Amino acid sequence: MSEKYHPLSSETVPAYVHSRLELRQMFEKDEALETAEVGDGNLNLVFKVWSKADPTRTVVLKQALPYVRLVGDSWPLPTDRARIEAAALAVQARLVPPHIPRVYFYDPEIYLTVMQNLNDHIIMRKGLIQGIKYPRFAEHIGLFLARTLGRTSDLVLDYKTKKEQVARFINPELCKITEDLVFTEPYRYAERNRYHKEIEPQVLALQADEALRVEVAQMKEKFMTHAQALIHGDLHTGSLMVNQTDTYAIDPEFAFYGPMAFDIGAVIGNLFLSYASHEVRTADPDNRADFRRYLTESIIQLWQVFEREFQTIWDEVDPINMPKGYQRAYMLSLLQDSAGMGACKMMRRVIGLAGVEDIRGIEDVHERSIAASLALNIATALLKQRRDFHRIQDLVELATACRP
Ligand code: SR1
Ligand code: MG
Repeated sequence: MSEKYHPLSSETVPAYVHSRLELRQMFEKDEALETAEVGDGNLNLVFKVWSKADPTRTVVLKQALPYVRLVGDSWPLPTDRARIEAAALAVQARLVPPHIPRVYFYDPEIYLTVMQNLNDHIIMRKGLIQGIKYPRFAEHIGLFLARTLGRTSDLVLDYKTKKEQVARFINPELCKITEDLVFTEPYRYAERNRYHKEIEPQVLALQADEALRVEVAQMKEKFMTHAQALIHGDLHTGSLMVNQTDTYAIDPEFAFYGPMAFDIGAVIGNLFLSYASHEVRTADPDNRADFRRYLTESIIQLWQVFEREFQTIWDEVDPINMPKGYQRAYMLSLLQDSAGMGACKMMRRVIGLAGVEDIRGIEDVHERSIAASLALNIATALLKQRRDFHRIQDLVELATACRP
């Protein structure tokens, strides 16, 4: 770690901001600044800074801590993830500029990125919990997925650049977190698992299900070995900031060269977690059905936009090397693996260490168990029956049939 590293605090942020020439156009020399630490993720410090005289002049500072914030300094974590995140944001911003926050600079001495404050947007998970629909999200994320995945893969990059990029984005410790928390611990006894007693019989049955564990192992192997594209690596609805017109993908500190399906599945799996949570969060049956329709239509639309955009990439690549039959097989395995990866992402959020507010934020234990149980049922079906999916509608139909 750099010798200059020191974590910032709300007290030290203003002096740091004033010391940076890159921010001279934003803030006047020594003007009064307000700061708040707003990090509610599992890993980092996040500060909002704004001019006291004009709050519209504002930035966000994100700084890596040398340990997992959720757990404390007993779990050290390399700060290099901040470099990976800044580099991934730069790649993504070239490919889908409207959907990536503007980065002002990255400070490698203290592992800190200064970026656009998305003040007019909220974390999508929080909006979904409130039952808010985001009509542009599916189109935007379908585009984001197609361009960031397709255009960082061997389909587009030349052989040498691709390998250089794989090396640049080697991210072993963050991958290990995913290997453990997404693909290992939920499916066996682990001290870090955190589920309520009420769903224990279902969790124990799932952990004893050899066929399911075989499927999970296949997903884990793909995650560990398939250096297909520069993936975001943590594309849950807490990594999306939205409003009625815009969608931003943030926080790619888990980025590395991995399987495309991991990102696609993360989005789909998190929409199904929301779907399961509204089993109890939305009491009125008509409102519930309406919101669920929004979620499932979003899943269908995002895949269709992804497919359409991906086709523009197929159309660019050498048709002799990429015959139509190969393209079809490639897209089919992406669809089926996205179902499998998404399922693992769902199960880890119900059983494992890091849960999601959609489910774990349901106060009544019995209601929480109903939502958690439905999420596990959907995930099990998606994982075990993914080879039956030939269209995105097949996946949605199976998941929605899991309702009690
Ligand atoms: C210990 S980190 C737990 C989780 O937080 C991140 O958002 C990733 O999803 C990771 O698995
Ligand atoms: Mg994050």
